[in-house]
Amino acid sequence: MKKTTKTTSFSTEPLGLDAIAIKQSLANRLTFSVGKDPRTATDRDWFNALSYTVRDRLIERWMETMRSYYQEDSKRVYYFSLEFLIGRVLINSLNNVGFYDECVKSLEEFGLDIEDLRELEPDAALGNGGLGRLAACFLDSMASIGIPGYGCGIRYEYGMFHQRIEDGRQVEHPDNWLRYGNSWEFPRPEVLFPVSFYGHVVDYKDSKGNTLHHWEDAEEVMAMAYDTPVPGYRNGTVNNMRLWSAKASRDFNLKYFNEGNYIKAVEDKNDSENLSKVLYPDDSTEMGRELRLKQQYFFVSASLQDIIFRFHKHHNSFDTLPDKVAIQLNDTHPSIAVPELMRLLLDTYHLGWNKAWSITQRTFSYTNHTLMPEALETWPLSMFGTILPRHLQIIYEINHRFLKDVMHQHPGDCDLLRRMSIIDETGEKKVRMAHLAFVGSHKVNGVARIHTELMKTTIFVDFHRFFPDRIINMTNGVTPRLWLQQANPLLSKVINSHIGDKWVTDLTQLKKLIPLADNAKCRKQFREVKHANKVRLASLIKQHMDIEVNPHSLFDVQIKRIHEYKRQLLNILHIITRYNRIRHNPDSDMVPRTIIFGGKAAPGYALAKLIIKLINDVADIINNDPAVRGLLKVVFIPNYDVSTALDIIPAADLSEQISTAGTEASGTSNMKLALNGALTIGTMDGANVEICEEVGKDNIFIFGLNTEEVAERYNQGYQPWDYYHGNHELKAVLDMISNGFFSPEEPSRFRPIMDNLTTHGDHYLLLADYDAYISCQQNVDVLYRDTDEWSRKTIINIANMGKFSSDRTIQQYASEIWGIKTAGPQKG
Ligand code: NBG
Repeated sequence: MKKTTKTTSFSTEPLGLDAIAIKQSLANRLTFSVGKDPRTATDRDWFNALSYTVRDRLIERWMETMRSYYQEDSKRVYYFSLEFLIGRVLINSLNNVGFYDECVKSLEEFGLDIEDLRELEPDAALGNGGLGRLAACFLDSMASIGIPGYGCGIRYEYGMFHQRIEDGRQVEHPDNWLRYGNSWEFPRPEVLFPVSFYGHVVDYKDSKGNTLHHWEDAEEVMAMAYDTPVPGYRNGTVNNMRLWSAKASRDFNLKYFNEGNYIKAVEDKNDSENLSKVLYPDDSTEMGRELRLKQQYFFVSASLQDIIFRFHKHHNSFDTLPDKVAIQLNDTHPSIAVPELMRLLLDTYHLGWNKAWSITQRTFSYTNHTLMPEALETWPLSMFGTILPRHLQIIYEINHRFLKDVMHQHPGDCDLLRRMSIIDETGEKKVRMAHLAFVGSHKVNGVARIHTELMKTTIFVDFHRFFPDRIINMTNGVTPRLWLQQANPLLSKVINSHIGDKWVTDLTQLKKLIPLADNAKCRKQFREVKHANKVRLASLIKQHMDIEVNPHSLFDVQIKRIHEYKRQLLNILHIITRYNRIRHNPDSDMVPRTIIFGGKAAPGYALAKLIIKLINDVADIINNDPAVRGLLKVVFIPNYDVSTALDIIPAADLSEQISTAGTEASGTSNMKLALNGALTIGTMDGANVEICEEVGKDNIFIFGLNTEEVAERYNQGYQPWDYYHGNHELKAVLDMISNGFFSPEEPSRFRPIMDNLTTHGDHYLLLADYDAYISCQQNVDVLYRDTDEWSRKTIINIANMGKFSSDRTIQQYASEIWGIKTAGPQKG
């Protein structure tokens, strides 16, 4: 959403020295880099001049940081991730470097408002959702703590698609985020590595009779680096995110040029450059697509060559690689790095297998982000072997040696070997990337305590028995700089007025707010902030969607990818139940609610797209029914992304975290919302469990089946029809959906949803949790009427969110996985 009135405050104070210097840089940058004169400059020209000005301030610190890592020969962490969901960079950089106020003042001198300029920056949306945003929060925390952390990924030309809602349906539009250039990145045409695909392996003997393997006749693509500085919070550290872009290999094209086949050469050039063209917009299903595997290998291969190049500047033996380099695999997407490092050590540097394997295992660690079977990556053997023939050989060898160890410990257990094998031999043979990542890493972590425990008892049960110390927990966190300080300047100001601003780098400081919960004046302050944020969101909704929402109503928010397991549908069942109660009891004085959704569906996920259509159809009926009397509004905010999240989260009263227990690995919007004073309604799933523990069960709305009960329900033979017939309100709601109450022009439109919830078995147990959810929502209403009690709980929630800072998470990774000592949480 565009256009805000967030933080601008014009002052009449004279410019300080910094502001004068910035004003001068702005003018210079406008003239010499943008090539414009203040009289003709557009807002975009000014945005560019401003971002260059800020970038200039980062560069010296960046070089200094890199110099110091080099001089100290520090251990470096490489965070390998196919996704970095960064969002906008300008305000974050200004804030972290500490120039925000000076910049605002200097811009005013030119008659410019920083809020207008910031809206011109497109989100860098190089990720799908939680996993990619976590990577971005981790980069911020590593820089803010002073850890030598590098982000390694792909510079997609097209990021996450833009979602438009047309006739209530999601329509995807390409995200051409680089159209106006990207002033934050530095192209490094000299940092170029070849990456090979296809071809075949030839074995030959060296003079000592050892067998050597040669990968021949491969096609080459060049990987070119683009660097983006990652500033820490006011600590002088600026780290690097290095993203790779595919460029056609000159050699490869030359062949065709020489044959006079100019067109073929240019076609091939486009083919290879397609590698880094677009982000896969699906975060939950295994895609098995050739281009995706090539993307994975592309950035992994380039990053490893780069890492070894840097390592060799200081070291000539690989023995110390694990002491100087830690590589974190963000999910299985980069796990091809395991056989790739082995290949380099064996074939290029001629180390023996055992030594190479020990180095590899001690260098890598792997984060698992999901237990959902359909999201666990596997690659058909035939495709894998065609694209990466040498890697497949190495994987066979890793598997052979690994299974031999298993067999020695569990002789005769063939079924165990089949289950643990890196190669899935049931049906079409496949490489199981999670098994590869597990075997090739010294530590494997889950992202919330319950998720980690479930890893040990479900997908990795055999592995956990075999490697009992390998699985550890690293509960996720979010960066307080973006998700509180920048997202919510009004709340930050109130917090600062009471406890100072040390919480920005040590979120546990928020505990000091606890006594404020019992102070009526403070409660009023927090309430006023929330109200102002709601007024602001209401005006954005009016401006962009032409829907009036009442800022005095309870803002009930569910923002996340649209997925069956996240149960947006359960939320809809509640909405329709509420609608029916309002219609059937004209005298009832329910708490007015505005129910807000935001989220994208994977373009190929038909049911998720139908859920979006249902939300919008339900909204259309409810929002236009006079019988509702202003007691209910439903809003689907289009194109949920980092920038939209920053608008919505500070305005939320209620945070919907209602996944089926055992399905959401952690969740991170739960943390962002609670940190901004929303109360959570949720199941005992993912990080909700730990949020409940931190804020206390009296300050959160927990409902529904827990993981054991979910398992029991499945085992007993769950019968959704029993719930349908057993609850007349639920039956009425489902009948309305399936009979076309919300789609009179096409009554059968939502039949697939009805079928899913009944005939097809209601896999995510919505009907089983319906009753508990509805009555929990009633408790929400009761509490909301008690304004003081609600505010009290709001403050208690904020005060107890200290654990969920990504600074804490990163400290834990550093000490328990990477073997890096840090100074502990920064105290201001
Ligand atoms: C997601 C989980 C979330 C979790 C994030 C970050 C994937 C594969 N997993 O629950 O669904 O919060 O990862 O860990 O995107």
